[in-house]
Amino acid sequence: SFGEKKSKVERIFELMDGFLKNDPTSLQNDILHHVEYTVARSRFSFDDFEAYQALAHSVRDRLIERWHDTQMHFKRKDPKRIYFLSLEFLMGRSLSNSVINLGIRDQFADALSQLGFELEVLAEQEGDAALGNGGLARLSACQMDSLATLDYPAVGYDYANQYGLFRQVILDGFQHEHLDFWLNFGNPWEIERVHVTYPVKFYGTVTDELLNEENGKVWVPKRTVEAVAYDNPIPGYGTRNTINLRLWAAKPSDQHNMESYNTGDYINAVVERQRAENISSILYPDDRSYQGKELRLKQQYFFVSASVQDIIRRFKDAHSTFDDFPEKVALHLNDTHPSLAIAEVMRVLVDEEHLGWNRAWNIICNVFTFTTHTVSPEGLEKIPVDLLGSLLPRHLQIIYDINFKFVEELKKRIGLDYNRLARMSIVEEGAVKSIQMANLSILCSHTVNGVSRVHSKLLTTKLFKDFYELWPEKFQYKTNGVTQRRWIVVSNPSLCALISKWLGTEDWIRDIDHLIGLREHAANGELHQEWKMVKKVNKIRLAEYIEAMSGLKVSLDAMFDVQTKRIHEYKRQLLNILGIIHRYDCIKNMDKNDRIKVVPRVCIIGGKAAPGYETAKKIIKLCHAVAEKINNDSDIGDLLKLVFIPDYNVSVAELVIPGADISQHLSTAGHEASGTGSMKFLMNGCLLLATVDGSTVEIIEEIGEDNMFLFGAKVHEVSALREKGPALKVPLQFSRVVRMVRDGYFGFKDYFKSLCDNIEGGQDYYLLGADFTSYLEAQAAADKAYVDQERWTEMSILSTAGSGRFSSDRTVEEYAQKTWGIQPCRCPF
Ligand code: CR6
Repeated sequence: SFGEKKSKVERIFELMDGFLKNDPTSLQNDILHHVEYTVARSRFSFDDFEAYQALAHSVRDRLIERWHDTQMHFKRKDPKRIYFLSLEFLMGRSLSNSVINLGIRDQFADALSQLGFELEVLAEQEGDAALGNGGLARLSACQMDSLATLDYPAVGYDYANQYGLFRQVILDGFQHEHLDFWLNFGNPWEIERVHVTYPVKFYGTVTDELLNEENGKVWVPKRTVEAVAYDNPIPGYGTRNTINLRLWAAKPSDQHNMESYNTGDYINAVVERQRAENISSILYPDDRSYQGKELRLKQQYFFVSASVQDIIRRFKDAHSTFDDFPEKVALHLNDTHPSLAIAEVMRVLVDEEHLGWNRAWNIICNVFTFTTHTVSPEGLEKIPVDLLGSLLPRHLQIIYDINFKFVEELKKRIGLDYNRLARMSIVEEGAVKSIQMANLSILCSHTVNGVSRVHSKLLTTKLFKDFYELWPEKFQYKTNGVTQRRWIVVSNPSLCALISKWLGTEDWIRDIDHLIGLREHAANGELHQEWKMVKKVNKIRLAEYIEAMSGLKVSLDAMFDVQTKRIHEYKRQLLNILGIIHRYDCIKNMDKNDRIKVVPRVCIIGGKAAPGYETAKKIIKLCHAVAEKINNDSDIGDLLKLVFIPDYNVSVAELVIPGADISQHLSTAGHEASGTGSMKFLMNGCLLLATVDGSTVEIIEEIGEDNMFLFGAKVHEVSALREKGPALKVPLQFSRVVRMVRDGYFGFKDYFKSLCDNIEGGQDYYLLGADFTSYLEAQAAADKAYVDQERWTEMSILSTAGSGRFSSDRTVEEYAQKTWGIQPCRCPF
């Protein structure tokens, strides 16, 4: 009885009665409770958005419960953890994914319908968390989902950028960038941890005190900002495990700029304080090139420093000697963006923990792992020495020291080959003396990964050949993957149900290998009927979206042909548009009898251009100009339509991908490290029209050439073609369509001139002209295949059936075993 003195735990159990309940009444109670007390609306009157907020909070409660249990379990078991450092995570929306992974989707849907709401409608109220640019960022999000699902003890770290990626608004066919105020209405998925904060320091000087290398040095920083943790629980599927994505927000620190206060410059001191928050306000919107910018460097160091402090604090809670560190900690550098972590860990171990250089270095070499997502030397990050030296003087010294010892060692191994030494040195002497972050990452990581087999080959034979020859054992590759939870279960519920029905199990959602079982039904007529039905449902959904957005009505009988990804010259959206112009031109010149044979197409293009990338912006405008012409040509009708889908992001992708019949992946061979969009389309039974580049090479192995439409020069042929320059023959059709653009057939003659100049007269670096004929042939083959709907459907089923290798579960499993050396740690409840 209550009168007796009970233990705190007993009392808590008595009060809380175990876990939150998921029966309809409990769920309804929870939702209404949150309407009334969290959202502060009357439970008798609330709209869809308020219902979404209350629902999100009810789901969040359940996430928190599991999150606590998981953290407690990890703490008790103390397994080796993987700390995934990434400057970008493209999480998208959380609601649908969370209820599915928690296994309470249907329960919530029922509970809501009794309250007069629909789960799908409420899910549309959520904004996207776009804390990243493109493939790399979405890959991090997929890998978090897989890490949670496979019970790995993982923590993701990043900074909490306030605006995320810009919102793309199209006006008169031109891209405009708007700030995405996604946090204006609050974010129920994050948990602010006011007590988890760390000071992050910048600028200042390194004193000459304690010059002894063993004891480290004293850095006297000038500025401090506070990093406050925002935790985002990431639930696994079919497990209680819920891991953490910890994002750091910059807040002014009390230690900040004390001088100004003391000198009485109160106003400036306050303004300065607010500047602190700028560090985590914005995301750099370019995914391929990095100029040395102070703010970006600050962002990198800010999240790295807070994360390293957090990791070391957690480690020290349970361990008394750093010798155990490599057994408990794997630190993953997702590209070079977080690679300052190397210098930061070194600094902490040497200067603050007084381990001495050699002991610290030994630890560094056993904890870091690195994945590069880059193909070309221009894409590699370089930080000007002046910039680094001013912002982080002690880190620059440490990097110099690392480099000095490395180069000395290198000389012993390779002799005085100065060219090679210069290439491998971390410090690049040049017009602007800089730090080559990739070299630092390779040197200090015990494993270096590429993201597909082709990419790995390029790394070891070209980009990092010198390093590979020195340490071949370091180099590995893990072909990227995407999560089937998000890309089938959440985004394509009809296909999900159909797959489970034909496989007789839902196990594929957790164990993708089951998917291959679809192959034996690939020719089954009954499945064909159902498969086509599912595609139709998704095409209707997409057609409705297109109409709502642009007013354009598209025919469901047409082949839906999609190319959605960031706009880049190497991804060759221009090739697609020129192909569309060619198709238009052909139809215009056909007589009635021939027109009957034309397979109608709806061409869909979508993607953002980096704000400073003029050529990419022109490609977007050209797409609109061509669309304007074609879509308003009544003579063409439904035979051809072209749509640009604005503001392509994760939630738009969830709608577009399931509705695609065919998707295009046109990168000039050797330029796409992997590509992950293709994998999402593949899972959704969409046929691929692609060059033999990036992970397509491995997709071919799984699906078979006969079930895809491949074209274009191969990786090994590209440089020979380029060398031909103006002598390279291009087909007449190519010259004809470029001429149409040049002559102003689509208007904006002067504006498009540079686009045309870029691809003619020996300037065609990305080989649009050289690949044009084989591109058109592949397109013709696709048209032909589409006419035979049974064969097409079979190819579609085989695409999904063969997509299992491209699940991020497989990728993460490989990383766990071959790179990080971690074991699953499953929460027992
Ligand atoms: N832009 C590659 O270009 C790859 C992803 C993820 C990219 C792309 O081919 O699939 O990474 N690279 O590995 C970078 O972001 C640097 C990308 O998304």
